[in-house]
Amino acid sequence: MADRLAGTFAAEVKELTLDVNVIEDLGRTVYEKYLEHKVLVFRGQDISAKTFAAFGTIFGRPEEHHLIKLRHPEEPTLSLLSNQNEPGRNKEMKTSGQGWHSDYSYKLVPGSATMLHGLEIPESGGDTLFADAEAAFAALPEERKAYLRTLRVRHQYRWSPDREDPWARWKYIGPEERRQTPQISHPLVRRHPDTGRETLFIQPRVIGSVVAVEGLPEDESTALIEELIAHITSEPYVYRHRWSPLDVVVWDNRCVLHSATTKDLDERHVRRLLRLTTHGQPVTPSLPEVGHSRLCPAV
Ligand SMILES: O=C(O)CCC(=O)C(=O)O
Ligand SMILES: [Fe+2]
Repeated sequence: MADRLAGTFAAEVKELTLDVNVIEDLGRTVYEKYLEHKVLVFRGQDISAKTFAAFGTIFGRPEEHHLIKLRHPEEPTLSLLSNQNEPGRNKEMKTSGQGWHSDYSYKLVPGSATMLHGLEIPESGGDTLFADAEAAFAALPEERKAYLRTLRVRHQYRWSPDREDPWARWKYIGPEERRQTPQISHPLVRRHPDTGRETLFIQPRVIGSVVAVEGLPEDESTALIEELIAHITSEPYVYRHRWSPLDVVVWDNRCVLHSATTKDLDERHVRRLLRLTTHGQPVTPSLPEVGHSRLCPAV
């Protein structure tokens, strides 16, 4: 039923049209395949926005996007990703998702599943990259794993170490949205709530929403973040999805990083996708004594 697409993860599910019956009858099976492969690809899905929204319920409770401007007019749990000048949007929104990240890692309860449905896809460019953070952790020496399990990492939506434009990500959110995104501390090594497997929960400081590893001098924290990201995003753990129109791709943010490659995509090459995310669970640390996710004092 599912063909492996990369070395450690990602699979294509063949001969399945995501209609209402399949969603009802095979939802559990699809969810199990998703836990096994972490990224699932379904090609040629000529389905309505409503059916895509229904598909999302297989993976949890759909979450409305906090950026209201991104929301779909009829299906509030869907948003539209586009590299075009859509009415009422800022130009930063055209390249959102650029750089390695796990969705909503800057929230107290980060994201669970994210899925995209390709509506308009350019001839070339605009691929999405995925990295298996779970397999990358599993491959580390035992001693290194033991040390990493003791650490915590601070995340924040506004974080940007770009001195030229340190508030880049805040420019297009409103005062209420800003109040809702304080600094959050998560364990660096988390346990998957369904499979119990351990994974690294980290992303880059540049573009990504990581501020620092707690308790380390800044240079050591930066070096550790860079080392871990280089490892997770190295060739053995990466899958590159080349989009075709009507592809549906779903991934598990609890163990996978992803990155859009839309930054250099020329606007004449239209890229539009529908998106849905589901509510996550509080982050469970690998070692209970490291503690769960918490809110940091205001900075
Ligand atoms: O546009 C893409 O390829 C991915 C965007 C992204 O990061 C997301 O939808 O969470
Ligand atoms: Fe994302």
